[in-house]
Amino acid sequence: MRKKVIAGNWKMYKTQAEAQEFLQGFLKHLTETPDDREVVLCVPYTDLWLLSKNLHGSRIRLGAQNIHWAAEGAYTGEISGPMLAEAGVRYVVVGHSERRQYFGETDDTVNLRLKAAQEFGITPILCVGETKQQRSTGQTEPFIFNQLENDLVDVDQSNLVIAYEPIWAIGTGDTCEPDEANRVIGLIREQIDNPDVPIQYGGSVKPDNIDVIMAQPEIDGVLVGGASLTPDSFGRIVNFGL
Ligand code: G2H
Repeated sequence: MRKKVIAGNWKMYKTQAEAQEFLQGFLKHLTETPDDREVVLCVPYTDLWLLSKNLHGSRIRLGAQNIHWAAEGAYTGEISGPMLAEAGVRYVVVGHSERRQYFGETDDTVNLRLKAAQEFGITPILCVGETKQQRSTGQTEPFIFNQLENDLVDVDQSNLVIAYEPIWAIGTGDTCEPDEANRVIGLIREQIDNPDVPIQYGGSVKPDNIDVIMAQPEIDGVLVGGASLTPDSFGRIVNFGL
């Protein structure tokens, strides 16, 4: 059975004080969360050690939002696998559309980052998804299949999560219809070698749509931006269906 992975992506939000306040409100929600759900928080680098120390004994898995492919070196502004692993990071988001769009990430760099994460024992969450224009011109499937083919060269599919994030649904409030997300995720599963890879949906996931999203048979979890920033909304999301 595929693992259910519910991940928050805080993006560039939350100072340490704000992260601490979030934790105080969020931990109580986890007492109801079924054991078979992996709960992940992908936080800014400056919050990693604070959470690492405060999550001890909690079931939350710590995540980061990027990783460089070298173990160390003259790469100003980057962060390495050993640095993340030392802080207790278990998951890392790779190839998020905001990285591809604003910071020049390409399929080649995404591929290098995926392999680096695995080398240092961190599970990468690979993000793929099409733009509005690609969708309206019938390019959704070929575009995503091409991303998968290039991003996954020599990547170990036994230590991988994929997130389908249609770019037009990110932070816009426009959620992809759950049955359409289910359809695309089913196609993604046909393209990869390992049928056990958890595949998430991401893009304007909220407390009021989580139950219908998670009721879809192909959807194994969610990657949540805005709605992971408040304890009650993310608490409701991790406790979907209850
Ligand atoms: C997509 C998502 C989190 P949001 O970027 O990865 O963000 O839930 O705010 O659309």
